[in-house]
Amino acid sequence: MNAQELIDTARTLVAGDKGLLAMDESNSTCNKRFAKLGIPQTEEARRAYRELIVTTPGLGECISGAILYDETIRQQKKDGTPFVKAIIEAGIIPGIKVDTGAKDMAGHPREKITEGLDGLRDRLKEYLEIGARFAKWRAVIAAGDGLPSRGCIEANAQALARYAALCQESGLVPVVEPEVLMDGDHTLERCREVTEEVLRRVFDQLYTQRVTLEAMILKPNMVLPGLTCAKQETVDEVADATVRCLLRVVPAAVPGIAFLSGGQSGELASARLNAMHVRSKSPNSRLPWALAFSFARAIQQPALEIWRGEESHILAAQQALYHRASCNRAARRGEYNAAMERI
Ligand code: 5MM
Repeated sequence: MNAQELIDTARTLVAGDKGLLAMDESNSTCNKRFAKLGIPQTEEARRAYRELIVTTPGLGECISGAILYDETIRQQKKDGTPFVKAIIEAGIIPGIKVDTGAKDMAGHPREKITEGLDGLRDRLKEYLEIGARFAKWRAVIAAGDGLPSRGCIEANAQALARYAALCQESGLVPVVEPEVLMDGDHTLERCREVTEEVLRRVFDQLYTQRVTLEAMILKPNMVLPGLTCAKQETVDEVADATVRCLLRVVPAAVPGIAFLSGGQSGELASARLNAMHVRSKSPNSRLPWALAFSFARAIQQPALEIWRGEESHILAAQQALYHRASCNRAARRGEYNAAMERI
């Protein structure tokens, strides 16, 4: 694949008012979410749930790309149709999570380093053959209580950049996801400070590793107060802090930024994304990149809670999934409002 094809794919992923659906929970994460709802933690239950998602009527109206997990990209619908084929037929670009998880970092208590670089070139080749056109790697950074350390930021930034370079060499668009976690009582200002520092280091490494910025997507956290921080800023304050932070550090060559939801409720994630777009319509706005979404929980959670492993709940769960996806589509146009939640 040539560079122009990669650039075109990256632009398509963030074009118009669509966004990405992260459905790349590893088996352990998926099983934990199933266990909470009493759903069997089996390969068949995970397959059935992913079939529910990819066959949701109209999903391609709101979703440009779906991020899959290794198990899912090899699975089929009950009728034998490969998920990848079903996704493409729905007008959605298939993607794949390629990191092998965030592991305890040696010498850095309470911090994680994301692994998966060994053998990555061969795995990317196989995923491309299966049909993936983009990939995703997530680094996890804890904020507050003396964290993060310089060592953790630098090691994760370098791994993200080496992954991104390998993706582009292999013909896949890298989605670069450095996540500053919401866990803790840190303030919004602390999250902004850490997010800015992390993104600076990530773009420094992307430059060092010769990654083509035009052919990648950034998947960052929004700038938010910690979950247990006493002061929780308003939707507009979060939107302003997030956009201000990104303007300082994300080069204009990057075609798009697709936020993770990170544990926000679906409604709040939509409202905050919407507020960024309402502001971007003002005459003084100067956003150089598309602002999209790449949510997992903020799109899937209500559907999962309705489904609970019951075949008779599939239609209602699909309606809930479509609803959240369309709320985020509306947010990308700056047209989301709370009344949409009462429909
Ligand atoms: C932060 O997690 C990513 C986005 O999900 P949310 O919108 O729910 O925050 C998500 O793509 C994540 O990377 C995958 O679900 C894989 O997670 P695990 O922990 O299973 O590797």
